[in-house]
Amino acid sequence: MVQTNSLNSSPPSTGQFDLEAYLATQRQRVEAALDRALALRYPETLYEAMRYSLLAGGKRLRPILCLASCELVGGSGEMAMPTACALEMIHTMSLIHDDLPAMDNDDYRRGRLTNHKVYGDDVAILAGDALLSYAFEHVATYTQGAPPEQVLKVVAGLGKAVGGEGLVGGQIVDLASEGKPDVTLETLNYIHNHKTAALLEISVTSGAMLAGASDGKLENLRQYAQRIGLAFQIVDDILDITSTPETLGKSVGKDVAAQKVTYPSLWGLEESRRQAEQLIEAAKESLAEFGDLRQPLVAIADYIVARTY
Ligand code: GRG
Repeated sequence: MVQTNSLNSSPPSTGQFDLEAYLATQRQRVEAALDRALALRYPETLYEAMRYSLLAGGKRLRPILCLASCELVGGSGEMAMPTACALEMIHTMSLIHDDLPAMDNDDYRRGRLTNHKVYGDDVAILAGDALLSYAFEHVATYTQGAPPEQVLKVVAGLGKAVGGEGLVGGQIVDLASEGKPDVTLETLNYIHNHKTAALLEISVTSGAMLAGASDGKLENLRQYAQRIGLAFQIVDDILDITSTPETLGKSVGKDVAAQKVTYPSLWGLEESRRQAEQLIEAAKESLAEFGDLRQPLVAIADYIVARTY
């Protein structure tokens, strides 16, 4: 499979803000930091497997959101970078585990063979486990310039986003819903608010927490993140129907093949697009009080609904 989901895809520019240049710069910063964060060492097989998936490209949306929200409330990118890297480690762990035969059983991810196809199920499980625990170690050890109580708030938020109130909770309801044609919109929203939106929420709020944002600002950012989170998943469901493996870097049509209930299966494609666009408009309204500095987050919201991979 050809890897096409790289830096040179062209998201739309929003007004005077050059989103394409912004994303390219932020992705380069994140790629370099991830590479530094996880050097190859003994036991090599484990670290090779961790680096194989962590450094396989991807949009780097979660770390970029974290850096943007930290800068939005007056913090620095340096202060947020260990958390940004940790978010990508957690996200990558979830992709490795999601692709396993016991879960979604996928052969391709980010334009290459999935982790377990290359290293075996045993190593893939352990590589995910090691990425997950290292994410927390990395934040606690390397965050500089933020008071310890703010770092602690981020660590607690990350834990919540991963566990039963986050990724794991969403995944288990998703697995239990497989093959059931009567899954309701309420259950579908539960699944994706936990599987997808929870990590996007802490991606946005963690950067602002590190910079000491007020409760009011954190609440606005939380609302923004929840709205882009659900829109992101609706677009994901749409792309599973309308895109190709070459563009997405992973298998397509799996939801239809597995007769999974998705937003398009409940609403149809056109209504799903409309709902995603409405959520993005509402997300941008949540940023009203931030002034001009909100531009990156506004542009990223537009990108989420316009994205092609
Ligand atoms: C083992 C603690 C533990 C948790 C794992 C497997 C699992 C529980 C949860 C599944 C979470 C999951 C894979 C949700 C899907 C989220 C999603 C839409 C991923 C695609 O994200 P993109 O498009 O991917 O940002 P890239 O490759 O661009 O980073």
